[in-house]
Amino acid sequence: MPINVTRSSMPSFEEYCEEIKELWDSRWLTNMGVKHRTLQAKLEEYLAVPHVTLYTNGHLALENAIAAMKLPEGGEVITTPFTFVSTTHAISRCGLVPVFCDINDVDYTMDVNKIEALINEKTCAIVPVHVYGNLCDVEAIQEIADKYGLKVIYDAAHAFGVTYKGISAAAFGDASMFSFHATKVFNTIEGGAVCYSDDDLISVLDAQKNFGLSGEECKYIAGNAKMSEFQAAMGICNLRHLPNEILKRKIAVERYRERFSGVDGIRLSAIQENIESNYAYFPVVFDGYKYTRDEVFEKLKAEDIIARKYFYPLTNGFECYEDWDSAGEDKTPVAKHIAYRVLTLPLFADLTIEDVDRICDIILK
Ligand code: T4K
Repeated sequence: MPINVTRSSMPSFEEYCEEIKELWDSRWLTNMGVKHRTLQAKLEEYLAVPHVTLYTNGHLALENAIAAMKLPEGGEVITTPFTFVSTTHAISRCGLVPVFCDINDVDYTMDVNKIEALINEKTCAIVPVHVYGNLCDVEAIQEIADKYGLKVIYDAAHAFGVTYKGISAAAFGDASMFSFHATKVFNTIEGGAVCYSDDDLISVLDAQKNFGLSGEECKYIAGNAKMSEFQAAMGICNLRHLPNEILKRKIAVERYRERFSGVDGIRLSAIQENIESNYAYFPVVFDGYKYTRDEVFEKLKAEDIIARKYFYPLTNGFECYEDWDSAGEDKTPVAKHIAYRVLTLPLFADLTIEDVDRICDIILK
């Protein structure tokens, strides 16, 4: 069996069967049934946020969150190119223009010192990404947003369960989107959520994910983004095991850090102050190491260890964005530098310390 960059966490077969048993009796399979409502309530409690709206995937959650902000058509949205392409697509597919801000080279989140220079009269929002589960400088971003009257929608796809000074990552900005994809710390097979505190957003988001319908009325031109009962049931089961999942990841990360500490040419993401991490990803930057990132990737692959180059290329380097004014990897030099040198190593709850040691041995020896 190859060791992939991640491996889905699942409850036992019996636990999942028990959870979905009543769906056979009720024949209620989707459209906000009992499992959907149960998971929503459990997540509002776990994430300590007033409102959670569930979606069939994280991408549609982000699109719907941005759409709900009623931003002006053609408005500019400051975002990061160091992310999964979903972030940039979500902005563009809402009829908005992504404007790419560079990242810092400490935790790879948006460089807050470079945001203001990108703001003009068309700027209407900021979509930062808590990349790898590293939280953005949420205080500085909110200060800028307040100064210029901008909305803040966090792509928190990687940050489920992360807290800053004890406050949930779900609580920052106007809304935060989490991904519950199979590859995430917490999964509902496919799935996602938008978290927010503005009561007025509840009916907008609920309608938008259900064709714009609200009872017999149709207020919005919208698609279908509802989470099914089977997805919600998987979430209910996985949530029971989450603390153990995060603990096991932490143990693997601590071993990686111990093995790589002080090695010339190997840089690790900074441990963030006041942050309780979820250990979502383990990025390593090969900068002046005896092997390049691509050589390390190939050496691991030869041993059936499939690391990933998250996030290479940058989204501002993709062909579909080449005609946009702010496109081009050279405009975000720090992000480009990291994207060409970073490798995310395997990290998941079932990864053994022996596996971690084997991966480190291959890289170090
Ligand atoms: N924003 C950000 C910052 C994101 O990272 C993402 C998703 C989104 C938004 C959008 O959220 P979603 O709409 O996806 O909920 C994967 C995931 O598909 C994607 O969810 C994730 N980010 C992205 C970073 O990674 P791929 O193309 O790398 O996935 P794939 O199929 O190559 O899988 C990676 C590894 O995971 C495999 O080698 C093995 C393991 N795996 C995969 C699947 C599908 C499993 O263990 N079980 C599985 O079911 O995109």
